[in-house]
Amino acid sequence: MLRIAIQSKGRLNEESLSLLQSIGIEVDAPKRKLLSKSQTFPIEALYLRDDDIPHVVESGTATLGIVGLNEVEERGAEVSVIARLGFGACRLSLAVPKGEDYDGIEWFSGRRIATSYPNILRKYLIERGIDAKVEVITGSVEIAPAVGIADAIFDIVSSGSTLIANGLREVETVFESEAVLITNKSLTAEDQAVIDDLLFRIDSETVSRGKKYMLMNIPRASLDEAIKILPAMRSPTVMPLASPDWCSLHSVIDAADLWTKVRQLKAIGAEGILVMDVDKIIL
Ligand code: PRT
Ligand code: ZN
Repeated sequence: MLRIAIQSKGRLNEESLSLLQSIGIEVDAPKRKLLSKSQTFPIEALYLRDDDIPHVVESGTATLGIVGLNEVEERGAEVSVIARLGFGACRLSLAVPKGEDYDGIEWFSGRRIATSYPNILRKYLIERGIDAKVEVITGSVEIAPAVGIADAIFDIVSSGSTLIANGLREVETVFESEAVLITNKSLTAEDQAVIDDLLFRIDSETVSRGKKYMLMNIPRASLDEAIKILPAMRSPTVMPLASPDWCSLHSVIDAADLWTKVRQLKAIGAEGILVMDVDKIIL
């Protein structure tokens, strides 16, 4: 039974659990339980604060963990990052009060920067030869300049609205993050086999995310043109219709491209276009 460390509450909890659920791994939500065994896969969830997950995996208390790459980097944990999970996207950025005349990274020399990520920040500053004072604070970093604790901040940004609400301007993006799957560095062959199965399932989930299945009737005369518009995984499926001048064309597309493709296909005579959600793609 492998143990996977998952954030007990907070931004990554729900999506971590729904990822597991979508690949057929049911575990109880962290109500009062710290540990929850799955009945459908040889895994048990260990619910923790995200700060503790890298170390718990490094020490082997858990074999796997789902955590932000920012936490892995900040803690300098000796773990392997084996998959990017496509949720929890954010960046660690430097931000200054919006009225400041910011003219480049030299601006930070001799200034105080408040952050909960001192290690990533110090490394960045040292690499650029900037001598700034790093003020470590946990929580509400964005208010530090307004209350006079610091001249600037280094914090997680996602939409950017927290910065704007606090009169700050993002000036340098330092680190791009998302939720990742991490493992302990020494795995037994048995652990590895379970992890390979897990990764196979996650891959199919990641590949199918944001995809739509499209089928339509198309005049045979427009088929070559339609295939250029719909480059499927290998090539689109073409099926004959009772009427010899028409065929049915099936393909998988990115949801983001849907309306552009629909317009292009309509322009070459496509009819009866059906669009469906994709549950799984197994490559
Ligand atoms: O209790 P625990 O210690 O487990 O949780 P936590 O409070 O330390 O972390 P949590 O749940 O806030 O975040 C967990 C992880 O989610 C982070 O380590 C990141 O990897 C990821 N993540 C993604 C974010 C954000 N987006 C995010 N926006 N973490 C924090 N934020 C904060 C940000 O600091 C800002 O203050 O949310 C605020 C809003 O951001 P904007 O830019 O959208 O306004
Ligand atoms: Zn935390």
